[in-house]
Parts: sequence; C-alpha cells; structure tokens
Amino acid sequence: MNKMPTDTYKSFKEKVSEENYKRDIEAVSGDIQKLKEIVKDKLKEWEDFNILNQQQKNVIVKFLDFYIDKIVPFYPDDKLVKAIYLAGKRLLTNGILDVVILNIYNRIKPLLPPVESINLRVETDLLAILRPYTLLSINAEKKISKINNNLFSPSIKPTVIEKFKKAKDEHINTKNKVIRYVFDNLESIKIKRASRYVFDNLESIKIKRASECQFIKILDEVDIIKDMPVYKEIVTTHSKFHEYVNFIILNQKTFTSSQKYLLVKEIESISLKLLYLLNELQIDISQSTSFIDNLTESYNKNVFNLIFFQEVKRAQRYEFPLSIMMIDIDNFKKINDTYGHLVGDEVLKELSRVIRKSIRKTDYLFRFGGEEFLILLPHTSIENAFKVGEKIRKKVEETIFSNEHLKITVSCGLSEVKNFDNTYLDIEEADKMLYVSKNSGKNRCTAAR
Ligand code: GH3
Ligand code: MG
Ligand code: MG
Repeated sequence: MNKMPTDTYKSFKEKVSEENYKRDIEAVSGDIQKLKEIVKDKLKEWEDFNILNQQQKNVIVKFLDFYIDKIVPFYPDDKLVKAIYLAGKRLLTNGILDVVILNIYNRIKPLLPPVESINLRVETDLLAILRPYTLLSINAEKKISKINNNLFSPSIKPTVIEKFKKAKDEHINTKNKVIRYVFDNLESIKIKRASRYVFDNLESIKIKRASECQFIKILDEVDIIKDMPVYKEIVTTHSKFHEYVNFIILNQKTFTSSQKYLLVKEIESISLKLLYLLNELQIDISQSTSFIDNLTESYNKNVFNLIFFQEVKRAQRYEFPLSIMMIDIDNFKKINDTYGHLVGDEVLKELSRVIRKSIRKTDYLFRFGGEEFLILLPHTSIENAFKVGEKIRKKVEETIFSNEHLKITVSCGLSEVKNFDNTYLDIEEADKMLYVSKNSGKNRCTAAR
C-alpha cells in the first residue's frame, strides 16, 4: 500500500519542468534565504503559533527551517516527497492541528517570491504535508482497512476492527464530554460539533485514571498489540489525555473563556494524535496478522520459535527465570460431539479471553494446537507460574461458557527453562507434566520441580 503522496506531484511536474524550476530558483535564491529569517521572526507574532505548547513550537520551527532551506530549493523527487510526507506525519503526531498548518501556510504565502513555479510547488507541498491528516478521516480509514484486508492474508479479524472502532468511539465520546464540560454554558462551534453525540449527563465526568478507562480496556482485549511500539505510544498519549482532563476537572471553575478555548485546542490535539496512532496500530496489526490465530486472537505456532528464542536469550543473559505453561481443555471432544464444532470454537475463544485476563501483559499466549495453549512467562519462577496456573484453572472452573451455559475444566503442565542449550527439553517437560495432570484426574496443574 502506497501512502506516499506522489500522485499529488503529478500535476505539478506536468506544469513545471525541472529545468524551468531550477532556473526560477536560481533567480530568487537570495529571497529564499531571507524568507527563512523573516518567517522565524514573524512566527512569534502569529496567534496560531503562540497557542502551541513549547514542544509543538519547536517542531514547527524546525520543520519550517528545514523546509525552506532543504526542501523548497529542490525539484521534488521520490526522496523529497517521502521527506515531506514524513514531516507531515511528525506534525500530526505532535498534535498540531491541520488548521494551524493552514494558517501558517496562508501567512507564508504572501512572503514567497512572486514566481509562479515556486508558488505552485509550495502549494503542492502543503497538500502532501496534509496527507497524513487526510488519512485520518473516517472514509480513508475504512479504505485503509479494506486495502489491508486484501493485501495481507490472513487479514485483520473483523472483531479486531470492531474493537478498534469501539475504542475510538469511546475516546471521542469522552473527549466531547470533556469539551462540553469545559464550555459548560458558553456558546461555541465546538459545542455544536460535540452535540452530535449523546450525552447522558455532564455530571458523569469524574476523575478517572487512564488505566481504568474503557478505552484501554477494549484495546487490551487485543492480545497481539502489546509488543508493538505504537501501542506503547498510545498508552502514553492516552495517559496524558487523562492527566489533562483531570487537571481540567479540578480547576474548571477558575478558567477564563480564552483559557477554555486553549484547553479545548489542547484536548483536541491530544485526541487527534491518539486517533492517528490507533490508525498506525491498525496498519501494523494488519501486517503482522499472519502470526495471529484467527479464532482466539492469540499468537499462533508460526511465531512461537521467534519469541521463545528471544525470551530464552534474554532470560539467560539477565539471569531471570522463564516458565512455560501448557494448558489443555479436559474432555473437549465431548463438547464438540454434544454441541457441535461451532460451540466448541466459541468455548476456545472465550477460554483465551479468560486466560488473557489472568496473565501479565508481558506474558505471551500461544494457541499451540487445536485446544491446547502455551503460555510463556518471563520473569516468573516455576513456583509463581504454578500460582498463575492455579488461578487460571480456578477461573475456568467458575466461568460459564457459551450460550449453552457450559462448564469446562483445564489441565496444566509447567516447567521452567533450564536447558539453555536445548530448550526443546523444557517444552517437553511441560508437556510431560500436562500428561501427569491428565492421568491423575484432570482439572489440575502439575509443575516440574
Ligand atoms: P483430554 O481431557 O484428554 O484432553 O480429552 P479431550 O477430549 O480434550 O481430548 P483431546 O485433547 O485429544 O481432543 C482434542 C479435541 O479438540 C479434538 C477436536 O475435536 C477438538 N478440537 C481441536 N481443535 C479444535 C477447533 O479448532 N475447534 C473445535 N471446535 N474443536 C477442536
Ligand atoms: Mg483436551
Ligand atoms: Mg489436546
């Protein structure tokens, strides 16, 4: 999938040849150097610039400096187009609103030398810079998932896409609630926008920690994202959003209306960044779904060796324990035979959810065989892994599965990685322990000690 805005430059290249462009640039090269200085000075007077936080200001200054100096004088080739696109992405991830960029552009435009080809070029660049923002729009987003679905096989599961959508809706809803809360009874365009959503009552805005937020809880149901760098960034950005909101709730009475306006801008920009990152995450997922078991959304066997190897090396190097747990459903054949495979599948799906809730974010859940799971527990001794196993076993025992209200039990076998030169032995050991559990009555955990 090509997100690069090369198409944007097509009409520019049709209108302006490289030769002519070079000639024009040469004629005004002094003006362009001067432009850099003028912009730097004028920037400080612009209202849209001054409402940005320090980090955002730095990003803009650096960008303009780089842009005028290193990008504008050259005829755009693929490398330049990519650089411009990445710059746009950077502005977006820093939560700088597209209106701010447009306003700055509108102020730079009259400062440019009055040469048609250069003006056309800068205009084309603006479109390229705004491309990542366009990708954010809902329609484009739908298109992205569709394209990804066709490109990568197996594709993102519809349930994962649903979860993302749910998480986004949840966040947008909260954000709009907060904005309404900030404005309280002030007339504003923002309120009109926000009122498209249903608000139960404004009092429902409470101090909430980010980790308690439904947004994160929904995302946490997607096992595969926790190792992705973008996910970590989402968690950080989301925490920032909550810190901000809590600050607003605590100080609401003291804000003046112009302060409120700035607060809303800030909230909008953090939100924008969050939505953008979610989009990125969705793309990352679609590219790695071949490692994911479609039914249970846990890792599949393909990726086990890779992760296991890495974790074993880490455990050996930093000398921390690493445990393996095998889980197998007891008498699962009977469930399939009695209620059919679809019900069996549902049980598998729910079981993986139950397991995931009982393990750490740093643990790995693999679907190892049909109804057999393997959990890798870094930083966990066999004693502690046994406790986790018991926790899972009891939770499964208490859970009612599927619409058929089924009860199931599981057996576990555990081992700790000891044979660093031949770790296969340790997996085999866990398997043996599972066998012991099965042979001594099932619904139990056995650890190799
Ligand atoms: P035990 O307690 O000894 O484990 O008995 P069991 O019936 O669970 O026996 P076993 O582990 O040998 O059986 C595995 C069964 O799991 C066979 C098959 O019917 C079922 N199974 C395997 N993969 C799937 C799947 O993807 N979906 C469904 N519905 N069933 C599966
Ligand atoms: Mg079984
Ligand atoms: Mg089995």
